[in-house]
Amino acid sequence: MSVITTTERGQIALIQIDNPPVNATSIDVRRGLQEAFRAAMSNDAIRAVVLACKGNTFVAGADIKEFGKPPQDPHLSEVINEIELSSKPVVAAIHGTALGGGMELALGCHYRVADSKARLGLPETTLGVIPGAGGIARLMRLAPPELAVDMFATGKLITSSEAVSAGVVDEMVSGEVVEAAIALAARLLLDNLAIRRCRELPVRTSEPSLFSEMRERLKRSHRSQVAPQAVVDLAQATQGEDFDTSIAAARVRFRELVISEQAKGMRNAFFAERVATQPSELPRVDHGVRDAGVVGAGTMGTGIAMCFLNAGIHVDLVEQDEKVLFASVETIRKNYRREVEKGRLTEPTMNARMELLQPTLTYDSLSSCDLVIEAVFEDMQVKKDVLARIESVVRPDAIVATNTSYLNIDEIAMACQAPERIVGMHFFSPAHIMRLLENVRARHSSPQVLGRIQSLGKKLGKVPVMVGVSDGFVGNRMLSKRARECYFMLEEGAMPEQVDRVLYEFGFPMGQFQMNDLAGLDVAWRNRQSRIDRITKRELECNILDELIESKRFGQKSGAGFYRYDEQRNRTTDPEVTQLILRNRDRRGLVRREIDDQEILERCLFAMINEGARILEEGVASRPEEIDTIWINGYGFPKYRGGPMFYADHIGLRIVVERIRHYGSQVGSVFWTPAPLLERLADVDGGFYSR
Ligand code: 3H9
Repeated sequence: MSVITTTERGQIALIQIDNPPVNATSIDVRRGLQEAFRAAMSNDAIRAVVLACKGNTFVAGADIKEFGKPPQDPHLSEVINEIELSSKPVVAAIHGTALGGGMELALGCHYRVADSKARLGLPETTLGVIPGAGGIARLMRLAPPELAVDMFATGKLITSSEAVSAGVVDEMVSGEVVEAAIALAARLLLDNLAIRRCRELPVRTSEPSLFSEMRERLKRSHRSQVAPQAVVDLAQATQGEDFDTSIAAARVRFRELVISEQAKGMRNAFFAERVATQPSELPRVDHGVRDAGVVGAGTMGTGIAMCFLNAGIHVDLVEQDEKVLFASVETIRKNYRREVEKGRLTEPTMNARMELLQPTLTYDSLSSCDLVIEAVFEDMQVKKDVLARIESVVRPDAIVATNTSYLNIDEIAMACQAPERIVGMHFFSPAHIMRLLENVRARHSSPQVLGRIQSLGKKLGKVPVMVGVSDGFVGNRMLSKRARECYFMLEEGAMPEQVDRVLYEFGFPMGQFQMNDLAGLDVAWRNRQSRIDRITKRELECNILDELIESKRFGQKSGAGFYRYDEQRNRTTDPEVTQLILRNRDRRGLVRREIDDQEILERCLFAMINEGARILEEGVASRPEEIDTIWINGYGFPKYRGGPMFYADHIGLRIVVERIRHYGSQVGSVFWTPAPLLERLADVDGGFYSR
């Protein structure tokens, strides 16, 4: 079936793209569009054209699957140029999203009509590239430069009404956008209105500071990323260039960037997220959760309750302690109030959300819930007791979830009446902000229930990844191996500042010790205590954390942890910690050595990758995409490096194995033995993604 169809509506040709799922401009679309427009131009009975899309959306961009492959003619840029230069008026009818190449296509049309729910944007930089089909040159002529530069650089989308205000869209309608575009085309003919081509407009000038300020902003918000800076350079250059020069420059830059390592990493992150959040083995079902119960109104329970409220789901928040319950409701109210003050939420929306919240001291109201999640104290017996109480009141078809971050959910489930409905939903703190959600399948969880919690995760606006039962699941399990190496390196000669700097320079938002300080050293310490009878002698002796806790250094919240913090939580190096580490080494007779940055980076990353390989082999994660999605969305792994497993493939698994063996000879094979899967893949020059 053809991806392009033309229907004659009197003197107007309606050209429609039908290339599911998102009408990307793959080669068939580009060729088909060129042919259809040429046919319309040479048909004397046709006097105007409407360009629209079938399906859920207007064109959502170039076909990302074609990126990095040999280019095929015609280039999208040429197709758009031809459309813009056509002698008959062309109106774009936009619904859904007009993104990237899709927005560029719309900008090449002479007029634009958009559905009121449509959104437009140039998110190319989120894929490590820049708008390569004329978007920069055209938008810099059509829209206020401040908006245009913001859209190019950050990938921010705008609504139809914002697009109308900015002069990017000519007309906004509610529904029937194709008919509205046809009506506009008819009016253009009737009134003999002129064709408007972006290329014929002068570039809109701006303060030169617009570009320098954006570059500075991007250094913080998009640290180390090439594409956002490149797009600002190109946007600024349009102000001194003619249209064709700008178009050619963008094409050249796009070609350079699309094969860059950053773009490959970004593309992997994009596709990995789609694979990871919709695992093919699970049924695609509706979550069916209209009423949720949350048991435990501490920090996690409060955040989880907010996730449901934000998604418009009624919440019964159960807590045994009245004061805690009251404080939780106040926290939720305060959080929303702050959002209202910042203009991110309207007062009526806040009120509507608060009305969905039902705080209670008893379990009775849980009887109407479709799903109940417990977020009580992290203790096996406490969890078992709470789940038993929940099961005694909920409907037989209700899902029962635990928010445990470490405990064995199989063991919890075995103590329950109906293990098939028991699952884990591991939210990350602060739960209402963090995007990652590790959904956990226990041994007896039913596929239907698992499908429902995946769908629920999406409804909550999360990135839900399904993982198996394991100590720390996927994310924390890998993190614990990295953390262990970081602590070992403190003993061997590194200082927290050096370790953190190396991780930061790699692209993490913060280093291991800064992260520990943020989460609370008492949390890390309690976690250590809970495992103390299972850890090795070396780990037991590595007691810097114990000494920090003894000195009442609990991290940011106490003003001191690995670093010192002022009232605004600004961080400085603390000589007391340096001394504490040096004394610890002396007392234990450890010999200090210089540890270079490369060793720090390798030990951090390879410890994670090796554990990732074990996780894959055990089936705790089914695919490398799941691990990478977890690390990008929950632990700040730089997206432009594609995730730890993708990064390992990039380095080459033979090298990873060789370095792991090297650290085995240095630190001990107990900690550093290549995972069997890693070894097997390295032996055949394979990769995690090409297993
Ligand atoms: C660009 O345009 C460069 C230009 O300047 C031209 C230069 C020459 N290509 O996200 P979903 C697939 S750069 C190919 O789950 P949603 C996706 O993999 C591009 N495939 O749905 C998935 O497949 P599957 C600029 C694509 O409703 C399916 O569509 N554009 C593309 O949650 C559904 O996707 C962008 O950056 C694509 N461009 O969200 C937009 N897009 O079912 C990227 C999607 O097999 N796309 N797929 O897993 C998006 O942001 C979201 O997909 C969108 C829909 C908002 C459109």
